[in-house]
Amino acid sequence: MSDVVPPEVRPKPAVPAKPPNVGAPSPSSPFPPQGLGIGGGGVSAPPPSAIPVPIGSHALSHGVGHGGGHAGGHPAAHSVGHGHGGSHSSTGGSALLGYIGIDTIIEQMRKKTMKTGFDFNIMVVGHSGLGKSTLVNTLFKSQVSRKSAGWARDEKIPKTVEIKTVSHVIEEGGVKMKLTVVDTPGFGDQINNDNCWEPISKYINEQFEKFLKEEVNITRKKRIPDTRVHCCLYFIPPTGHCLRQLDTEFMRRLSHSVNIIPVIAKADTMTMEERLEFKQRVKKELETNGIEFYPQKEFDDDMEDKSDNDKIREVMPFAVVGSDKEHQVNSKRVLGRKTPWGIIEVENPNHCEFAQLRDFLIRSHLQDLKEVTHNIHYETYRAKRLNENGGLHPISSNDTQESNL
Ligand SMILES: Nc1nc2c(ncn2[C@@H]2O[C@H](COP(=O)(O)OP(=O)(O)OP(=O)(O)O)[C@@H](O)[C@H]2O)c(=O)[nH]1
Ligand SMILES: [Mg+2]
Repeated sequence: MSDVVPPEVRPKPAVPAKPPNVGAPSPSSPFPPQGLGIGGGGVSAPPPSAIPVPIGSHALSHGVGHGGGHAGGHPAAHSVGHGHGGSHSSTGGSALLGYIGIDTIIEQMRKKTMKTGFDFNIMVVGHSGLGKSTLVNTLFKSQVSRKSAGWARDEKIPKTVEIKTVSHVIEEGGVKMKLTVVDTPGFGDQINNDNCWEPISKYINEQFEKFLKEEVNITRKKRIPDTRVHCCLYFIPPTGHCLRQLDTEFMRRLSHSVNIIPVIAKADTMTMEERLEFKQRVKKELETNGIEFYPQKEFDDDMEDKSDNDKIREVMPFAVVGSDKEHQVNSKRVLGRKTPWGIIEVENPNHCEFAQLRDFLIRSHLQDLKEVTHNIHYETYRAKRLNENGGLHPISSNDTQESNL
């Protein structure tokens, strides 16, 4: 009952290797219990006449058995018996058998996600003074939550000296999301900047380690708290020239353990032409240096995915402007930077690409960022750890609780 991986971190649905009515239940099966629709788990039941007859007696017994006891519950654990509908309908069975209820899966998943909610964790990284902390505030004060991110109005944002997390639970349409932004101290100020990526790399790996310890624990939590970094906004200084060696080195190293999303910081310091030219230059240099940024070409699922992601890759790196100050523009309060020449509105797509970045992170790619983190970056970490350790020993529950604090 307790070992179901939450839906948002489960590996991408795979076609079952063998017919679903043979063998043991697969913990990673994407198929929720068909019985929910019949057994009264809150999803509308098909008309009685539609219940399949020969197989239906089997399907019904599962349906009744699981529907009550596991309402809203454990899609993965019950995939065996419920696979009948799928395997038979593929041979034209659905026409023969009538309504099976596969189309209720989406509704079941929606209900489940609404109940459990989910975590999404973003990290900001880059040279000191590039506006990372300001952008964290901008994100929370913008349409994401319209909440203050911690500093009093008009108070100057202090220099960040240690890794700090800011979280808000945001609720929309009944769905809860805990958005956490990890603010990191800027680097590049020291005379010797060797290995300055280490604290950040360490933080990312520590979150993987926490998750891994929870996973290998004998008595696992029903839902493993996910503090893993799902994406890292890497702030590129708006120099207009080449990338600095420290930036390429930093991104190259981090790109193996986290989804890197490069952004051009303080884009208001460049003209539109300069921005465009700089974007092209940055992209070329990332390619020359073999730095993979998100969305990585090799993980495009299909042609449609590729075409959508190509459009995103074309506009990347997003040129952003941050501000947590509100101003009056045409009788509306907007977040912006006031200059003698006018107000730069951070959420206005004609002024900068902050809104595009926000929509990309939250509206279109949130789930994919989580899946790539789980299936690629975490998996790499996990395999390496298990190999070097000859298999992790189960951790006692006391240790685990400590590791999740
Ligand atoms: N022109 C411009 N200035 C900005 C922008 N974002 C932030 N700033 C200013 O840049 C200065 C540094 O901002 P922070 O947000 O503290 O920068 P940081 O990257 O967190 O700095 P560290 O914590 O030292 O790494 C502040 O004076 C901000 O007002 C921006 O988009 N454009
Ligand atoms: Mg800061």
